Amino acid sequence: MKTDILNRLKYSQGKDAEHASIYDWRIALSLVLRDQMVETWFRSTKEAYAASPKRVYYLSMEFLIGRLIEDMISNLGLEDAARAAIEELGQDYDMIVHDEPDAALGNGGLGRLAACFMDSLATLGIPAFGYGIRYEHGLFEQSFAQGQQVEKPETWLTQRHAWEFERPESQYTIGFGGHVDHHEGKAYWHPSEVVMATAYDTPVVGWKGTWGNTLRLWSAEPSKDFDLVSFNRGDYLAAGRSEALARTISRVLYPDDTTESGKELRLKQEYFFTAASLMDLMRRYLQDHDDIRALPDYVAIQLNDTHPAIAGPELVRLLVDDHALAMDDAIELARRCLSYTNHTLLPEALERWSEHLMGRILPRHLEIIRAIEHAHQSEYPDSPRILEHGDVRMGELAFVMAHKVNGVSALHTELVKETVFADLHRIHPTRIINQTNGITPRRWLYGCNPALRNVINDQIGDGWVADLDQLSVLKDKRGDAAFVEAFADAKRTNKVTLSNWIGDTMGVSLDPDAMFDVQIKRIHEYKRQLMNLLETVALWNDMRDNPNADWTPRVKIFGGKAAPGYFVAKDIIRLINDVAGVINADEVTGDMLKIVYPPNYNVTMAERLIPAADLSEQISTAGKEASGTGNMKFALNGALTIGTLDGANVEIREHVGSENFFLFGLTAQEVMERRTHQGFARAAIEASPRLQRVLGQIAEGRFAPQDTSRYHGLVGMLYDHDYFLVTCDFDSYFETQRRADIAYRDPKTWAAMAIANTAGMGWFSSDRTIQGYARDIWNAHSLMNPKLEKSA
Ligand code: F58
Repeated sequence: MKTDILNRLKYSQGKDAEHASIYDWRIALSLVLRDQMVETWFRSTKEAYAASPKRVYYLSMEFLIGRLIEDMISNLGLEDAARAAIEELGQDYDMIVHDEPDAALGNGGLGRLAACFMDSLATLGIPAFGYGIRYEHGLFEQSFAQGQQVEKPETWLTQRHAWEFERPESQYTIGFGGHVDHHEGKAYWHPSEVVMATAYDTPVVGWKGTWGNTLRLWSAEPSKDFDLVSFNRGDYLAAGRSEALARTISRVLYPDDTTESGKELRLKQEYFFTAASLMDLMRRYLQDHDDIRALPDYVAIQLNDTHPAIAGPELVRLLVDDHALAMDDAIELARRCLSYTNHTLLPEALERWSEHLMGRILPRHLEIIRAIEHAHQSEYPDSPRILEHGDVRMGELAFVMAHKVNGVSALHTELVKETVFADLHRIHPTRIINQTNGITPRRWLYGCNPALRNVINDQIGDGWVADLDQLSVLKDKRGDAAFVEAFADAKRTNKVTLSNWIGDTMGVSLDPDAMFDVQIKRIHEYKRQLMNLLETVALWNDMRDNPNADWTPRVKIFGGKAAPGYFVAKDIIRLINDVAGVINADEVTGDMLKIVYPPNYNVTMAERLIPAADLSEQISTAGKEASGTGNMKFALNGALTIGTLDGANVEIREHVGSENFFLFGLTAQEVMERRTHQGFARAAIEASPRLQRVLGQIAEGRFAPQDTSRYHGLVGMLYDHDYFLVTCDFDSYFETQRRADIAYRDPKTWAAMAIANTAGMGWFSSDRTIQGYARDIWNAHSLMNPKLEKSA
């Protein structure tokens, strides 16, 4: 490996060892690893071509992959070899690994799920492609100025991305706008604007390097060389205009976590990657098959939310306009290929495009959407409309064009049936099914938590990495004092490492024996970071009232970004930072209570924080969090959850045991019921002296003495329209936190509860989730090892 690295340094980076920077070493090491991956990848690709199986195409606007280097090293089983080689070359291995920028091509859970799924598809040996966009700028970089979020463009691609291969030969022309002619029953779309989609492939190799799939991301490029005539005339701006327009399409990831701004560019991005992906999979299909009607036997297309929902009309367009199928046959054939995952019930996040915009950007697609609507209405006259009030409703379109629609946790799926798609569910009662989310144990335990991984391996070997149910054996080891101690030591080691990092980067010193209480996720009102903060202030008040009592020391850790246009979320960030400033400087509470909010939360930061957490905050208003996947990562790493009966919390609690989970708060039913009570928030505040005191302090500027009215709006909102019921759940949350304090004071009991969490989390492997999709939705199979297809 040493020789390989030196060769790569020389021939790919043009450097010798004396002059190489950390960056050069990292690229050299990455290319050596990539070479090894290519072997698996070629073999898998050849085997797939030979077997001509059904392939899975996972279409997603987002793939939040983070860093790849450690993942690749561990999947290839090269940890020791890579470290030894780098150290023998006189370099610092950890520095090299940490030099890689995060590929932040996603906002949050939806994008990270897609990345976990890619890992599981490869580990299971299911032939699959991930299709998405190669954004030049991923999710913005967050910093804080006087406590307020500041956004800067993210620049991962300014450095070479070592893992990908550019595929200039895999280029497709994508049209927009123009008009449609109809001749003798045939439609001809004449776009007024075209861009090229160029493929960039990243091999995705699964555990032990046995199978490799492809993540194919599309980059937008101008269709022709820039305008030389204008250039020669001296009109340089005109010469670059079409080029700039084209490149804009893959320039930035939309940072919007909730609201869909009705932006033309967003629709263009969606169509751009969906159309390129469908043309690509059709080309692959037609290489081996003549009969277009057999497409559903070989192609399963999963739509990750509605962002690629234009795939329905696009596939119908290809079948009708290019392959001369009748419209109704094409719709039916397309439906047998397509399936759709819903990730949210929040009405503001359900995509709709105005018919006007759709007709202007995609005129042929609007005609086809009308035909789909017509066909569906003729069969089911009472069906809800796809086209409504001048809008195209993408959820309804995705539903109607899918043979299966899935929710992402048991509770969410039931709510999907009862709310957003209640009417469509009545018409198609078997279409909606559940596939509870999962996480890859490779990254979220094996990779991010070497201390715990080693303790587990010492007990049961490493079979659990590809078969997470094996962890259940650990449950019986809760009486084994040596194991309990080793488990607790691993947590303590991780807490020390995290404390050092926080000390170095933020200048706050932490007591590693305090309870580390962590809430990391996008900042959103329904996720209720505000309730966590109010509880922190209430605890601080109690501590100051009675400083000599026997308190359980706490470190409250927050992490997460707010969408740039989401002003309430940004106020919440500022308040957390303001409160942290006051509490961290308080000598009365000192080490008993600290708040830290490291900026720019991302996948790499999650990998640092999760292994060091004692308590996982999963406190969304019941009925609002579709599933959550952070909740799974914490529990797998031996944190206890304080949470509501929301999303996958419900199933986590069942698997780890209700006695090992701190449950509080209203249920989804109770939430809906409570909202109907006039003045419910005021009533809740009046009934809680503790909450009243905290709100009073915030309102009177206790945490912003220079600007005492800063949080009037936020506090006023809690009194008057507390839509997410922070006030109603506050007391029950506070009391449950105090129960957690008491439990934490008995380290052995706490460790046993933590072990029960790790041991109970086997079912939440994304391998199980993918086996569920393969069986219930795709009818796709592993080419690698039929034994792995045990029933999920
Ligand atoms: C998340 N959605 C859900 N959306 O909120 C979470 O409960 C679930 O676990 C996860 O999906 C995976 O199923 C989510 O992350 C987005 O980020 C969208 C990005 C594009 C705009 C709309 C929100």
